[in-house]
Amino acid sequence: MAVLEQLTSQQAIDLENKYGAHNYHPLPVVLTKGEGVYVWDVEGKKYYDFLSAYSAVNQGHCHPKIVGAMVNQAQTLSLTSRAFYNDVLGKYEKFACEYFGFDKLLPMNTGAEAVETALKLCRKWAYEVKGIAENEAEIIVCENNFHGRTTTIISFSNDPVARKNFGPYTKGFIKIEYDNLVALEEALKNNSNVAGFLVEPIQGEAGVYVPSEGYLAQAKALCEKYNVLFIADEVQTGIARTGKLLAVNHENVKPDVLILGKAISGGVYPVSAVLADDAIMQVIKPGNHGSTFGGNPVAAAVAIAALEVVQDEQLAERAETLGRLFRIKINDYIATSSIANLVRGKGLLNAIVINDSEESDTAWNICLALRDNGLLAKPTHGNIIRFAPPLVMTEAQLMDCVNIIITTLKQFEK
Ligand code: IF1
Repeated sequence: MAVLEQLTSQQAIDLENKYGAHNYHPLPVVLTKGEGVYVWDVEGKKYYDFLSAYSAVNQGHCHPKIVGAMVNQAQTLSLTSRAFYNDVLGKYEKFACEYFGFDKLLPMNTGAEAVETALKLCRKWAYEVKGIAENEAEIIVCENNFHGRTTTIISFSNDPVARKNFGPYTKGFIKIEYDNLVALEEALKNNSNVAGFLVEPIQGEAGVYVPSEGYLAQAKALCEKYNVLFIADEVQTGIARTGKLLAVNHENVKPDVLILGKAISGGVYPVSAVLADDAIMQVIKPGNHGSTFGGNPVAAAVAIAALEVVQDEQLAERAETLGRLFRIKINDYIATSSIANLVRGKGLLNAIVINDSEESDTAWNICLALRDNGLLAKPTHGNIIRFAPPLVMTEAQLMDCVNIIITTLKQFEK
């Protein structure tokens, strides 16, 4: 077979199975094209995308303004490394700093790299500003977190599948219950070695777990009280997904360190960033940190365009309105359903909890049926289905999708 010959779905799946490492278990659908809220498989079937590449494609697939910025910059200058300056990075840094309200930005590529960057920044700040003794700094994290897959990050995961047999693990992390302020204060008081608190404003992988109202604001206040950095991982919740530019904006919290990824590029290119004010970011000196691709001109041009689209198309407002509608419609259905237990979320980051055990394959089978009915979503934790469409969706499209979801759930009513 010629390398570029059009494959059938089965051929594409077989190739990945034979030549790709088996580090995923994808839903069996092979996509070849995307536009806005839609994707198409190799047989030409059209679907609504209700995953948005885990909230990377908030601006919709192949947004012409973002793709245009990428193509244009790729044809002009793609990579210099940071050994030299380029004429796009500074513009992007200024634009993003003003956009999010911080003094400085450190550019990286993937979400996990940005989390690593934030952890390094936090530790260095702890030694050089807070005055913690060398190698004694500790960072508080939450149970059931998901922050990526590097060795350090999985060191404080409690998902055995992500963690087991990848040790020895990085030390210096304290794990507490999520959404528990008493546990946070317990961990903070009488321990002057605490440097930071790393938290997801909504726990995505844990099953779209929204903390109690006031949790983030009070956690931030506790961090201030104990001179500890509040580090928000907004890789998944950021950039309009939850109905505000950032999920912390729901509680008017400004993190000390902000971690962004995914949708900062609209999903066309790996771009991530860490933002902080000078008092923190100044601890990073030449040679302390970096990456070949971080801050490259294509990434910078793409990120400017992707952030402009969020504003131009009022994606936060749209996520807020459509999210409310989604939960109202699904809740109406749940009132009479024995297969769906509840819907939860914020903006267009939502999950439906299926009435079956975590070990059951009911949610997986529902996702297969959704696929057959023209909508793509993925289960998390066996009995939870995440629903996170691109934010460029119209109300009419959302209602069409609500219909598909309800019709599909009806096929599974006991
Ligand atoms: C995979 C989950 C989502 C993230 C937060 C950092 C990162 C992520 C809050 C790392 C990444 C992704 C990675 C993806 C699956 C996905 C995921 F189900 F695993 F939890 F989105 F919900 N912080 N999340 O959610 O960013 O290095 O991947 O760019 O397959 O691992 P990354």
